[in-house]
Amino acid sequence: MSARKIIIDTDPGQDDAVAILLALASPEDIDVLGITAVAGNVPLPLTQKNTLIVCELAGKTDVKVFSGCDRPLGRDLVTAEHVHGKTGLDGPDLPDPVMPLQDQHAVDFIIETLRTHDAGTVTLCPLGPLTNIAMAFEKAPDIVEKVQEIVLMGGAYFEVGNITPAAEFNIYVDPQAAHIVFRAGAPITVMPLDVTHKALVTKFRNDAFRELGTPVGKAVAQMTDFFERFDKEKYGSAGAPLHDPCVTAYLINPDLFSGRHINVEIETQSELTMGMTVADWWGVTQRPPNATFMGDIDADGFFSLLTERLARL
Ligand SMILES: [Ca+2]
Repeated sequence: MSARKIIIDTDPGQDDAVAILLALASPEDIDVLGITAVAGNVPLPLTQKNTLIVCELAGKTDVKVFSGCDRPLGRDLVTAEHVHGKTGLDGPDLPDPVMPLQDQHAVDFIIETLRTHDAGTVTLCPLGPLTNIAMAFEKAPDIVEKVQEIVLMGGAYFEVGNITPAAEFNIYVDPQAAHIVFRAGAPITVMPLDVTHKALVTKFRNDAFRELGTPVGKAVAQMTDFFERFDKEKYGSAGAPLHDPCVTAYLINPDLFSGRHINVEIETQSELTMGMTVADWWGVTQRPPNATFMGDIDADGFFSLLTERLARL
């Protein structure tokens, strides 16, 4: 089987960084056509810079990186420095990037890439708010049917919310965009908090990154250490949930995950529950399924895969 062609849409974020590193370490499975930055965890100037930093850390300075939307479709930007630190990538001390951003806007790159590839051969991997993807679908509705699959991190059912009591961060930041994407008709696979809160960076797993003895292993250990502080205080959990790498791990080994093909709608009206993923896990409505909503992960298998692949960079 040839490597799967993907566009990563991202707001790094330490966990975004690990997701990108995993993809770039796995060329036999994943062909990264480009990486598009979006405002989310931190404002756009930082997410685009962090994307370049991560590509350089991986030694992949030929990756095309594009800058996208700097704010959600219909709301003010909400960021998460309280989780990710002031830079979005706090933890390791990494050099400022020298590789350039591409001139083309991220949304135009997404549109052009889907138009110039055969239908069903390009997968979109959103790791942040869905603004860039929704903008592309609004601007060029013809590309929706060309998407092979959208594999995204976002939402929750059993775990409910992490930025509000009802909503997960990525969906909450731009619920209008999420509504557009979930209604578009392209096949969607969702990695919600229900999965990612089981992908915990325990001390043993963090040590395994550090013991790789490489700049990448050390940086990932430092990033997940930083990230972990917040989650330990907040949730009392054994370690930080490694949200976004679940997306790129799924592309390499989908058998690590299990879930249900169900209907998922996005709350866009109520301030109280804004951005909630209303997931019909129990099949209590007649609404047609529009997403494969994951519920479980083989966490040991996931961390083995991750550590083994990061060792290559
Ligand atoms: Ca992210």
